[in-house]
Amino acid sequence: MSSKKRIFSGVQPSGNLHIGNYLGAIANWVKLQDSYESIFCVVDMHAITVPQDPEILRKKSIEIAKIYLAAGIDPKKSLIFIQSQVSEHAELMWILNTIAKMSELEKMTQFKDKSQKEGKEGAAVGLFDYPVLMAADILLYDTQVVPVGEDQKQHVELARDLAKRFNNKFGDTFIVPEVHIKKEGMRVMGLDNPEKKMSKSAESIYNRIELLDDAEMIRKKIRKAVTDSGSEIIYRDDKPALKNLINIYSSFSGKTPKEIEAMFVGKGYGDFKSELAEVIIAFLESFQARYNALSDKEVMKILNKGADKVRPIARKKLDEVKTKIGFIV
Ligand code: AQP
Repeated sequence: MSSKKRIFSGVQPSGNLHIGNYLGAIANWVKLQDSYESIFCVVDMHAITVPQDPEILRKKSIEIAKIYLAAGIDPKKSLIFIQSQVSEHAELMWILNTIAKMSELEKMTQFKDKSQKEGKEGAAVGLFDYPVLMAADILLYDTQVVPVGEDQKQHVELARDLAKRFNNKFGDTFIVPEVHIKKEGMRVMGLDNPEKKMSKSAESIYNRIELLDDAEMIRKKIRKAVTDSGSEIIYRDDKPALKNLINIYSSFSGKTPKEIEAMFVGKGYGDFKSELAEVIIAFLESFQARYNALSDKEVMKILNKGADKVRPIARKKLDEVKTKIGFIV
């Protein structure tokens, strides 16, 4: 291992990526890749914990990798690969399943949210087990730091607990990873409901600004975004919808919430929303130009190379784990 600490993270190809995924996770990875040995994964095995159309899933997996690259992940500095192409993830998950507890998984808010539709009894076992697969992803690479959005903190905590439990039982094997959440990388909330995070799987497209939305769509979505009572542009906890919009403005413009409040003194929601839309459009236009310049073929080449590089790291760790638990390797 190099002297740099290692980071690992990923996004599911489960829908259209949005500015929450970018601000909460990918933008942070771009910064961190200079100071960490970085591995970024397209977590398609996580995506199938809810139903996926096979053709769309294949397309989306390449799309996510293109988004990583367009956002600034540099394949010369970071490894990018598709999770299902490295089967060690599934093997380690099985072993970790034997030390994870039902009670731990039952506490996971993501499972509670995502199983709401069909109810706990109808939810797939894979959806319940999602955090154990995520722990396997992280622990397989001796990951020291896991940069994720705030919503994933609970899952990284489980990875830490499983690493410690395994080490206690079988001797030092896993590094106990730290979670890294960008300070200003708040949870981006839904435009249609500031009580819930912006999400790929939210039913309404007015919940999120997608990274590949065009300018007109962005203007429309921001116009329709819910706001709080009153008309002043103020950044306060009791105005969660406005606070969320100001946070988004702040992230894309580099201005602080205080500066934004000052810019809009005497102006109303209409002025604020039109400027917010233009700030997002300015950022996404250059991002989309980089995205459109990438071909599927060159992206697949980067992904295959990434898988070839990570496989030996994963294999070595898995063999160590198998030996420790009494398997014949
Ligand atoms: N709203 C958000 N604000 C900040 N960060 C977010 N992330 C997701 N939503 C927000 C971060 O994006 C990374 C990738 O997420 P994921 O695809 O692994 O799954 P997720 O967290 O479940 O994201 P979504 O968009 O809500 O997808 P669906 O609807 O498919 O489940 C993670 O680091 C996450 O923290």
